[in-house]
Amino acid sequence: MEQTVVLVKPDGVQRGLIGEIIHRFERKGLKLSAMKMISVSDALIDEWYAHHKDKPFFPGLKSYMMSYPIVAMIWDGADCVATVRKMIGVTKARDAEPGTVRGDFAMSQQYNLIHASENAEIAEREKKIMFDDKEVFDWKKIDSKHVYIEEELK
Ligand code: FUP
Repeated sequence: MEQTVVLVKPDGVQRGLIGEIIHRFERKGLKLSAMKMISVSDALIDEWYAHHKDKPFFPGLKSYMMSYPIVAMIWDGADCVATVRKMIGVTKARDAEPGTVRGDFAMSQQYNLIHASENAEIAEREKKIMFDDKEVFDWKKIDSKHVYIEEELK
C-alpha cells in the first residue's frame, strides 16, 4: 500500500478541525500509520518548502507555519497520495470543490488548513523529513478485507 504525509496546519489546529480531518480519512477507509503534534523549526520549513523558497509568499508562509503547533500524520492505502490530494482540494481554498477539506472549511490561499504530499516521490521525502522510523507503525487493520478486494490488498 502507498503512504502519504498530511499536516493539519496551524489554522486547522486553531479552528478545531483536527478531529474532522482525521474522521474523513478514517471513514474513507485509509489507515493511520503515524501521528504527532509538533512545532516546526525554521530549518524544517526551509527543507519542506525548498521549492518555494524564492517565492514572494515564502516569508509569510514560513511565519504562519511556525506560529502554532501542527499535527503531522502518515496515512496508508491504495493510491493513497492521489486519493488524499483529491480529498483536500486545490491550494486556493475558496476555489476548492465542496466535499473537500479546503472546499468545506476554508477561504484563503495561505490559510488552507492542510497539507498533503503532491506525489509518491515527494511523500517518501516528506516521511523522512517529518518522522523517525520508530514513530511509524506497521499494523494490520482488521477491516481492510471489507475495504478492499483480495487483489487490491496485494
Ligand atoms: P499545496 O500543494 O496545495 O499545499 O500547495 P503548494 O505546494 O503550491 O503551496 C504550499 C503552500 O504555500 C500552500 F498551502 C499555501 C502557500 N501558498 C501561498 O501562501 N501563496 C501562494 O500563492 C501559493 C502557495
